Amino acid sequence: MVKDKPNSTRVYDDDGYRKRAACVCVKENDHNQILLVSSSNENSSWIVPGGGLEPNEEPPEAAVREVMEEAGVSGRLGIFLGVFENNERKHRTTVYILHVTNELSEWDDSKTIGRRRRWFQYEEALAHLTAHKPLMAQWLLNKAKAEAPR
Ligand code: O81
Ligand code: MG
Repeated sequence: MVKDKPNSTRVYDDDGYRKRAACVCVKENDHNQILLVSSSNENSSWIVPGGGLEPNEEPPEAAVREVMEEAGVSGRLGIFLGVFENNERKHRTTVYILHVTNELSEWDDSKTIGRRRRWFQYEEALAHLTAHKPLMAQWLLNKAKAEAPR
């Protein structure tokens, strides 16, 4: 199922959940540093970049595109972290790690809505997300779990 939104088309799964994709962006040489972007609704809050799939788009492709649009960075797609549900807002987000190798000084959202990006130490990123987007904090916790020695 698809539904129009200004400048984009929303895509839904069989349960009526909007399909999203996102990347936990880490520094190529220091996985303890996490890149967050400012919220479009609340400029002082920090979020993980991501957004809705477009028709005929697969999650990995959407995740990389959203990160370029919202954060102006690209790199090497890493492991799949999971599909995370937001039952209140009725969306499901497929999340990957992105090893960032390239940072543009200007990007789509910086120019159109003044979106900012900033590198944080893991614990600080976790604290920001826990405060404003607790479900996104789970994505970071899954990264730590995925990297933990067995
Ligand atoms: O555009 C979030 C938006 C917002 C989300 C959703 C995000 O207007 P939308 O529904 O597309 O906005 O709303 P919910 O209700 O679907 O979760 O969350 P909220 O709670 O703040 O209204 O805003 P943000 O996380 O920035 O506070 O994110 P974005 O505007 O920063 O991208 O949109 P999206 O990421 O799902 O979709 P697109 O494709 O990025
Ligand atoms: Mg978004």
